[in-house]
Amino acid sequence: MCALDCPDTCSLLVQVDSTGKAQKLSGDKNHPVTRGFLCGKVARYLERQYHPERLLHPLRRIGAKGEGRFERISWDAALDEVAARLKHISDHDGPEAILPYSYAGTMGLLNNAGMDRRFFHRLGASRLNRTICSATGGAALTLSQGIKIGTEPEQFAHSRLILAWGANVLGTNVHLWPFIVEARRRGARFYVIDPFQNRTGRAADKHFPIHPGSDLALALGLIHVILRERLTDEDYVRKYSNGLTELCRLVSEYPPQRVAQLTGIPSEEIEALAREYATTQPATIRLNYGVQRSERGGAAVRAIAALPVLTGAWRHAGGGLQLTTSGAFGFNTAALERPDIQLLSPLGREARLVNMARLGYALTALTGPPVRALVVYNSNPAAIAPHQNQVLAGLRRPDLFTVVLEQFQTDTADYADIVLPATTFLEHTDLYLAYGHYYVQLARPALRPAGEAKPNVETFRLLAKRMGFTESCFDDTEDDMIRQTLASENPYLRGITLESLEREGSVRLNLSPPGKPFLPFADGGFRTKSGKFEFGAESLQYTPPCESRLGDRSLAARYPLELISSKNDDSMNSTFGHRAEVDRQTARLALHEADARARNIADGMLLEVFNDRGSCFLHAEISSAVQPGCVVARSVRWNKRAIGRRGINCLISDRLTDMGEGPTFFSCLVQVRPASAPCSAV
Ligand SMILES: Nc1nc2c(c(=O)[nH]1)N[C@H]1C(S)=C(S)[C@@H](COP(=O)(O)OP(=O)(O)OC[C@H]3O[C@@H](n4cnc5c(=O)[nH]c(N)nc54)[C@H](O)[C@@H]3O)O[C@H]1N2
Ligand SMILES: Nc1nc2c(c(=O)[nH]1)N[C@H]1C(S)=C(S)[C@@H](COP(=O)(O)OP(=O)(O)OC[C@H]3O[C@@H](n4cnc5c(=O)[nH]c(N)nc54)[C@H](O)[C@@H]3O)O[C@H]1N2
Ligand code: SF4
Ligand SMILES: [Mo]
Repeated sequence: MCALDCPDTCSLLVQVDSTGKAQKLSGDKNHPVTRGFLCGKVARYLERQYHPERLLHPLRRIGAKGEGRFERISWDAALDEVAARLKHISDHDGPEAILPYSYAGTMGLLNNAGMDRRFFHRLGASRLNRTICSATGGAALTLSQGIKIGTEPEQFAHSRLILAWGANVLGTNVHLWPFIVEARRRGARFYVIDPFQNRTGRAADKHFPIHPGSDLALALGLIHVILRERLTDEDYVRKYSNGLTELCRLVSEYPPQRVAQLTGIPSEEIEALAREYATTQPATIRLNYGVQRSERGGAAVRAIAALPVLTGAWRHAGGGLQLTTSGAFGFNTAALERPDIQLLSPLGREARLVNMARLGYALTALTGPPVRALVVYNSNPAAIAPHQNQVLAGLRRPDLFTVVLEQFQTDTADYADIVLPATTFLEHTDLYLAYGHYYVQLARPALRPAGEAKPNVETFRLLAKRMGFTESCFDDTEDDMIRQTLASENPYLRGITLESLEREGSVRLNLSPPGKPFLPFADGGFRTKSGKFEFGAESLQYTPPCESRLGDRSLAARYPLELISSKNDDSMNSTFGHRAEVDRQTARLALHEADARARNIADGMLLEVFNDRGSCFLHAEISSAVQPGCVVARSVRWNKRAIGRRGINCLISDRLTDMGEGPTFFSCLVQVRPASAPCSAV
C-alpha cells in the first residue's frame, strides 16, 4: 500500500529480483478504486527508496543546531542516550516537558499511531493535538453530520453534476478522476470552485474563481436562492434535519448581490449555480481540505454540507458530498493506542494537550513546564508548520533535546540531537484505513530495510524497554497489534480479520450488501445526538477573514496580496523536497499580470515575499490562472534549498480557525517586490 498522506491509499505491486532489489513499482489492477495506476510522484518512488541520501544509520549531531553536521553512532548508543535524556527530563521537569510531534508521513496505523502512542501515554508526556490538516473540517462535519463519512468514490460515476469545491482532484486525489470521467461520458457536468485555476480547474466545464476564504458566503448565497425558489426536498429536510427556521433567517441576509461582493462571483452565476445544483439529481460535491484552511473554514464546511441535505441529494447513488471517508473505519483505537496506561501527571489528571499548529509557541513560550524534549516522527515541522521563524527559534534552543525519526535528512532532522533511521512503507508491515475510499488494507514488507533503518513500531518498542516499561503491550508484535485494532464492535468491520486481509489485501467495509452502493444518509441516519443533520445557523454568520482583501484594512493596505500555498501536484507536502524538479516547482510564486505590472515584476524574476512575520524568496510566474489580488505558491519546499533557508511557512500566522483549532494556512496577506539584494539574506 502507498502510505503517503493521500485520500487514495493505492494498492501497489512491487517486482523484486533474486537479490531482493525492487525493479518495478506499479498499481494493482485488481483494486476496485485505485485500479492499477499510480500518481506521478509514486510511480517514481523507487528512486526515493534507493536514493543515496536515504538515512541508513543512527546519527548524533556534532555541528550547531540546523547546520546539519552529524556523526554515525550505533543503535545501542543512540537508544541509551535518548532514554537517559528522556528519563532525566521527566524526573526534573515532569513528563509533560516531553512533547511528541508527528503527523501522517505514513498513514499506516501501527507506525502512525501505534507503539508511539503507547510509549508516550506510559511516559505521561504532553499529548499532541493533531490539528495540522483536517481538524477544522472534521470538527465541522462532526457537528453537522455526527460522523466523518461521505459519498463513495465509485458512486461519482452515477452523478449528473459534480462540484469540486476547493478540491484539486487531478493533483491530490487522482483516483477519483476516472469516476468523474465516466460520469461526464454519460453527460454529467463538472464544475470547480477554487481561487486558483489549477489543472483540475482547467479540465472543468466551468471554473468559479472565488475569493480565498469566502466559501461560507457563497454557500449561504446558494442556500438563499434554493430556499427562496423552494427548490428543497421538503420531505427530506423535515424528516432528517434540525434548524431550518434559523437557517432561513440567516440566509435572508445573504442575497446574491451581497454574496457577489464578498466572493467575486457575479450574482447571475450564483443564481444559476444554485438552480442547476438543486434541480440536477444526482449531484455530488467533492469538498476537500483546501476550503477549511481559512479563518471561517469550519463554518464554510458546515454550510456546504447543508446543500445535499436541503436538496435531498443524499437519497441517490451518485449524490451527496465527500470530504472524507475516514470516520467509517471504526477501529479499536483504544486497544491500539492504550490511553489506559497513561501515567497521570503529578496533578492526577491527563497530560496537557499541545496544539501542533502552534509549535513555535509551544517551543518558545509555553511554561508549566516548558518543552525540554521534542520527539519528531512522520513529520517535518521545520518546513510545514505555521509561523516558521518562531518554530526555528524554538528548534535552535540549546536546552531543547530533539530526536527525529526519519528517512531523509530533512530541515527538522538538521536540528536534531539524535537522528534515527526509519523504514519506508515498502519495508514494514502495516494496516491501513483510507480517507478517500472504504477499503481496509494490509501490507507486508516487500523489501529488506535499507541499512539499519527500523520501523517506528520497533524504535518505540526498543525505547520502551530502555525506559524500563514492563507492560506486556510493549512486547506485542505487529500482528498482535493488527488483531487488537480489528477487534471492534463496529458493524462496518464485522468479519474483517487479519486472515481475510492476508488473503485479499484490500477488503471493503461492510457498508452495504455486496454489489449495492453505500448510501450513507439516504434515510437520514445522521450520528448527531438528535439523529438529524444540524444546520447550526447560529455559528454560520460570515465575516471575511482578518487576513483577506475585505478583512483588516490596515493590514490589507500594507500587505495587499492573498497568499495560497496549496499542494504541489508532483510532491507530497515536504516529502520529495530533495528532488530538483520538485524544488523548482515549489520555488515559484504565481501572480496575475496586473499585480506583476504594478510592481515592475517580470516573469522568472526573483521576488521577495514578505509580511510582519518574515520573508522568503521565490521566482515570479506570471499566470492568468491566478485572480488579481491573489498569489499562489505550490508547497511545501525544503527550507534548506531556499535562499536564506526560509520557506513559505515563515509567512503563515499561527492564528487558528473557527472550529477544531486548525491552522489558517490559506488566510495570509503578503506583499511582493523584486528581490534587490537576495544574497544579504543568506
Ligand atoms: N500531489 C499532492 N497530493 C496530495 C498532497 C500533496 O502535497 N501533493 N497532500 C495531501 C494532503 S496532506 C492533503 S490534506 C490533501 C489536500 O487536498 P486538497 O484539499 O485538494 O489540496 P489543497 O491544495 O490543500 O487545496 C485544494 C484547492 O483548494 C484551493 N483553495 C485554497 N483556498 C481556498 C478557498 O478559500 N476556497 C476554495 N474554494 N478553494 C481554496 C487551492 O487553490 C487548491 O487548488 O492532499 C493530499 N494529496
Ligand atoms: N504552507 C503550507 N503548509 C502546509 C500545508 C499547505 O498546504 N501549505 N499543508 C499542511 C498539511 S494538510 C499537512 S497534512 C502537513 C503535512 O506535513 P508533514 O506531516 O510534516 O508531512 P511531510 O512534509 O510529507 O513530512 C512527512 C515526513 O515523514 C517522513 N516519513 C514517512 N514515512 C515515515 C515513517 O514510516 N517513519 C518515519 N519516522 N518517518 C516517515 C517523511 O520522510 C517526511 O519527511 O503540512 C501542512 N503544512
Ligand atoms: S500518493 Fe496517493 S495517488 Fe499516489 S500512489 Fe500514493 S495513494 Fe496513490
Ligand atoms: Mo494534509
